[in-house]
Amino acid sequence: MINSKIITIERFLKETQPSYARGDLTAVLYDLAFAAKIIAAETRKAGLLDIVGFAGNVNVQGEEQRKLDVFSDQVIVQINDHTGRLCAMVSEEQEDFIPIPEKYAKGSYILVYDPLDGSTNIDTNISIGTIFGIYRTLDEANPGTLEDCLQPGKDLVAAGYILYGTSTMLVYSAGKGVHGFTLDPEWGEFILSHENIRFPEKPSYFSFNHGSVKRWPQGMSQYVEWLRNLKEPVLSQRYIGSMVADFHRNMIYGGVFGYPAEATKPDGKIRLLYEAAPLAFLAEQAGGYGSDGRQSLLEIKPTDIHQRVPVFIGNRDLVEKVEEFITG
Ligand code: AHM
Ligand code: MG
Repeated sequence: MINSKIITIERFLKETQPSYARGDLTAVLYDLAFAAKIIAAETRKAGLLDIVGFAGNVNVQGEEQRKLDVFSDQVIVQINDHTGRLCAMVSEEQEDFIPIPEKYAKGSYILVYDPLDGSTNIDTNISIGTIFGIYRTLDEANPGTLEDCLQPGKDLVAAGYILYGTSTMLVYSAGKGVHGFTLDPEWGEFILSHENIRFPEKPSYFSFNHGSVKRWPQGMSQYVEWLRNLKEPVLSQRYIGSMVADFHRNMIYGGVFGYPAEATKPDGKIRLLYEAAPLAFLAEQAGGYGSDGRQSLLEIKPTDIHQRVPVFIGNRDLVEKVEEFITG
């Protein structure tokens, strides 16, 4: 007998999505859940199959693409290009935005994503993630333009991530709280496990790459010193190097993740459109906040689909504090 309290992602979406979004937006989220299952199945085999290592291409960021990056990117494109729900996609792994092929109908939504974030961690069996954001076209008469893809995070209609960790989780928000689903590997279905996630009031962690301390901008070292000296609560330092995993842990236990600007990376490392903005949207939905150190990440309108931005994200008071130190 199936426990009636078991709520699948499909049922949850159907019952909780506002009526205007019960068609295509809900279906896009469900399509992403399907992509997540395929990517999760492949990442689980990473140590067994000959899929670990470089694919031999260099992506638009100048980084070598790992095979699983390419695989995950292709899965997401293939599941979403023909459904008639999207009018364009943007991927970290592709230089230009991805139009919907002529032979398929276009829909109203734009999907932006990083297919496999934290991919330097793949070869060492450490958690990685997929990040996504969904926008609505600016012009129903001419959907799928570059302008459609360059919207600020405050106009996101939904965002989320899939975390390939000790279990696979899909966490999303469509503007009514943040909800998490865990993939039951035997049933092959995402089951509601974390309804209405909120940052706890008392944080536990701060997460920065302290190897970069010498290259940090003014105010950063003082801010970290301030975090270290907090007495109530005392914070621990944790940094995985997979933003999805760092963000997820900090949202569950409370904390702040940051990737500041550096002398050699004046805009930091994280990409605004498909990494920072979706997580900032989730943070706000969970009672937290995301900033570039000066202003809300959700207010920044990208001028380039692959633009980078400094990121501070987590409990609101901790992120507002970094703004004081940086603008100081
Ligand atoms: P990627 O998109 O190439 O995987 O890079 C993004 C990742 C983030 O997940 C993580 O927070 C950061 O890069 C780690 O970078 P570093 O090793 O410089 O600390
Ligand atoms: Mg990435």
